[in-house]
Amino acid sequence: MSTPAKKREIFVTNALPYANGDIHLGHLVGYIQADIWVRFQRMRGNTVHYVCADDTHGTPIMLRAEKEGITPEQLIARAHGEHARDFADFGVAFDNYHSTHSPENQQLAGEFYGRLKQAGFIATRAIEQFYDPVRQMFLPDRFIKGTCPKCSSPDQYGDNCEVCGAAYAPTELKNPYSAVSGATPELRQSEHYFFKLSDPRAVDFLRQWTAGSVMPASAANKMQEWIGGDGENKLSDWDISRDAPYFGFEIPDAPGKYFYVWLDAPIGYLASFVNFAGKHGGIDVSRFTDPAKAAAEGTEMVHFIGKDILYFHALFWPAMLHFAGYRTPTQLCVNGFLTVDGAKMSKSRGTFITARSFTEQGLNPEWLRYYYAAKLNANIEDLDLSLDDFIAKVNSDLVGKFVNIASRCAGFIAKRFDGKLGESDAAALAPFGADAVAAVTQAYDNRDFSLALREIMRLADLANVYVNDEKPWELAKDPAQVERLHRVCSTALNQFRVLTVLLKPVLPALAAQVESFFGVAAFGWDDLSQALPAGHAINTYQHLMTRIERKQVDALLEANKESLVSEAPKTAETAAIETVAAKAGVEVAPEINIDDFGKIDLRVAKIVSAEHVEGAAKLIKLQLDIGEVVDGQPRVRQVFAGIKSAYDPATLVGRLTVMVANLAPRKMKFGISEGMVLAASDESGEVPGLFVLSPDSGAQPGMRVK
Ligand code: B3M
Ligand code: ZN
Repeated sequence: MSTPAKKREIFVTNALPYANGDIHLGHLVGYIQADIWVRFQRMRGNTVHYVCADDTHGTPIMLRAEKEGITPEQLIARAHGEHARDFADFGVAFDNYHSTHSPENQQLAGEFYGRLKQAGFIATRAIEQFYDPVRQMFLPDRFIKGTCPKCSSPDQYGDNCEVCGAAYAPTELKNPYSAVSGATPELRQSEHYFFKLSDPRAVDFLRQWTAGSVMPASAANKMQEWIGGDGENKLSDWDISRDAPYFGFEIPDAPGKYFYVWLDAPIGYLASFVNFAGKHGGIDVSRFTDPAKAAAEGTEMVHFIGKDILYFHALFWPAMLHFAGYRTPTQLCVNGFLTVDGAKMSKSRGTFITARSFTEQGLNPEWLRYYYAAKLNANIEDLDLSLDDFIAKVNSDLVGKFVNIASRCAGFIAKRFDGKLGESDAAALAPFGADAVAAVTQAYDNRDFSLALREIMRLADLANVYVNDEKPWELAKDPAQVERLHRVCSTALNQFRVLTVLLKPVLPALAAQVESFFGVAAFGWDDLSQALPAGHAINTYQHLMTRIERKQVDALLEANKESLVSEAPKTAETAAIETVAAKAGVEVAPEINIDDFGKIDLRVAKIVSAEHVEGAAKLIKLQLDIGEVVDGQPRVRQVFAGIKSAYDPATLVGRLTVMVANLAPRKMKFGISEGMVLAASDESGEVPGLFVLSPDSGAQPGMRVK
């Protein structure tokens, strides 16, 4: 049937998820898509090395760890375990799940940098950037907020306005503030390292490379637009360095400078592959990565990515690879975004559904794999998870049509024919032969899974028509029809078997159950060329799949609503900047004189540490520096502040506030409190929140407040 074509050897990757977030159903679109394709290629006898890793570097991960009071290493170790488990639950079977924070990646990143520098693609120049004087760090655009320069909406991010959609530089914001500390950022200069994408060699290379058929046509067109036509040069150099503090790899010859997370992230594909090869003998990575060898051997390198990261994979990454002496990708498979019931995933509606909640609520991951597959094709389209349609489709296709074939016929074979198959109807099997298989094969290969499943369901309909017409349950009542009964059930089970083989890339767990039902080795594409013969013994049929109930989906939404409440406390970022309108009707305390006031010693204090107090619902333990020195040693004050509901400790560290320095020490359940921090709150309770005071910038710890 199949021409003995040379077997393909493919290195396949999925985009690396960031280590500071849960895997959710939006992520899973791309992972399930790649996994199906990989399983299909393997079933055809092709060799695939399928790897992924956690993307572990960058400012958000560093700050997230700080907020949780753990090290970034601890944070990424935890995420690694959770992510690996989620992927396994959904049948996404990487050969290796590595980390970008690994020795292999550090070594490779250094090597890429060295080679690019050698080839003249690295430049340095000073740039001016916002700096948070309190937290003492340069701020990425996303950590700067302020008033939109176009429409004056408050609290917009540093790169674009969510209200009017305008894009701008953070320096254009009105009243900018740091989302980390609330401080007003200052412009500071710093030397940055750049990858010279504007070098004519890079522009020429990319113009050619993007013109090939490496990515969907619509993506290629967009890239061509970004690059510009002949004689044009629209590409700018790419800033690949970040200043300390930064969680990442220090640039080898530039102390205090770190590789920007996106520099080492795609290198992480190679690092994971190298790590995998190190654990399993017999894989020569260079056959997949060396340009000459790859060309000679015809090996492939295929990246599955989301449309939002096309720019990195279609411009920066191929240019890095090419000019560092590596082969470039053979294919970029680009998926769109997920919507749920036609809208963006939303935490308040509970449609921001985590992978974990899906399995914890007892939903079958293969339901989702099937639904996604039924909607996926090779175009860059958004995929809508319509919940009612999801329920209807899984119940009707998988339970109603597919599983039903076996459940209606298997029992007769067991009870009446000693568990052995008989002859099959050649005519009834004919539509399940080479032509249908070829159509499904091609659809899978082209990543048109939706077409593949339509074709498979057409065959399932034929099988159901066959069973409905032959009515084995009636044949079973007539002793004269025993032979016919045997033939009909054997035929239907052979039809079912073909359907299972064809569905196996999508439903690997279900297919494994069917393999043991038939008592056969793992199905491969070769199994499609021959039916199971008369005399083949099968095992007892066990129910294969249950129906989805709407109430399960409702419970899932509910579970994801709940997790919002517990996971998103009000942060200092928002609390610190909220301004409370002065209200009429405030009742002021009885009058005091200046001497009364003078008794209170208020001092500017620097929060040197802040931590949760175990067992305390409201308190944060602060260490405050007000410039005191005792016996030649700096002394810090311990203060328990009832501000836990409004602040994450990590965001308080480093900022200045005001404390009552001469308040009598107070013994509390958790220790002694040596003072009090000033914070505002609305006594009527109408405006929620607590607002710790801070002095204007320039104030120093210990200054008296009068
Ligand atoms: N960590 C995730 C994203 O932007 C990002 C992908 C890296 S792939 C090398 O979707
Ligand atoms: Zn705006």
